[in-house]
Amino acid sequence: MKSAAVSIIGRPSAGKSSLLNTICGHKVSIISPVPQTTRNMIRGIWNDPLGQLLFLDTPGYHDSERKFNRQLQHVAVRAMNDADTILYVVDSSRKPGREESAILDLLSVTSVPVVAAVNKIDLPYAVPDEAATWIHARLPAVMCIPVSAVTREGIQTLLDVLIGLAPEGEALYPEEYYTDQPPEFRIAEIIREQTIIRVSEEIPHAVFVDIADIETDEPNSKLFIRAFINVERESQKGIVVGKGGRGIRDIRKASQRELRKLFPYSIELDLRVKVQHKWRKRDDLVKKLIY
Ligand SMILES: Nc1nc2c(ncn2[C@@H]2O[C@H](COP(=O)(O)OP(=O)(O)OP(=O)(O)O)[C@@H](O)[C@H]2O)c(=O)[nH]1
Ligand SMILES: [Mg+2]
Repeated sequence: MKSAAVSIIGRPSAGKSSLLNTICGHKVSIISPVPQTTRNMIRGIWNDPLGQLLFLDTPGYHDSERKFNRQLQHVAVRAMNDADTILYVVDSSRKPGREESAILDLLSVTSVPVVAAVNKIDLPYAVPDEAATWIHARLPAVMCIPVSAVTREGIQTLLDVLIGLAPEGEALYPEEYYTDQPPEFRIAEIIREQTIIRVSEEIPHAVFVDIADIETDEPNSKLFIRAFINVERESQKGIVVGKGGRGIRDIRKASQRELRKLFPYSIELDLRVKVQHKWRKRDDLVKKLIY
């Protein structure tokens, strides 16, 4: 039996969470086109007759001095140090920039084995060979595996390599598990996902969701959820609520639909918007929300 913790590292929007969901076969980690979607260390579990891999999804690594970004970086670095293997995810449809070289700096000094997933090869303008060339310029020994989190191309090869590198050990979780996140966290994340894909500019980064109350009505299999979408300014609140409440109504309906796929309940969501003035500058909230 093999068992390993695999930390998924890469710049914002490289497709780390998409890859994790494809591997686990469920929505474990939320996804959006907005960079810095993931804010926490999210565990997803892959079970196979050969063993178990525990994947740690992380916030996109982004060099910045701001309190909020520094906390995100800290989560990624912690996951790297906890890993048996690092899965470095690269977007092969974009040129490597300053962000990529900051990650390569980190990877070139770690003693943890690194495997690179060269992602998004389904895109017509992807250049996986070029990506492998610049990875090898800094990390000559790293194996580069071309994959697509969307079409699943290359995913089995990647898993074969990762399980091959895993040490002998006992499974950490029962084999029916695919994540260990508490339901309350998953609900808040789905609402955040459905909010950030419907707003633009700075708003996605200013959103956090808190769950005020969850109740079940067992015989009817109904889940009543009361939640708040928090933003930083009154003007952002107006945008989330939308004209005649249309924005918040769409978010509520879409969240209910997504939650229905994850939980064996019909969902009734009571959703409101609240302003938490400049919460990203508040130590207590940043530490509570990003870990
Ligand atoms: N075409 C294509 N798009 C992809 C692929 N993987 C991810 N994407 C898209 O890339 C965007 C970012 O995906 P995420 O999985 O949220 O990326 P991430 O690396 O987790 O991003 P952060 O959490 O912000 O660091 C989304 O719009 C995805 O649909 C892929 O293999 N092919
Ligand atoms: Mg992510």
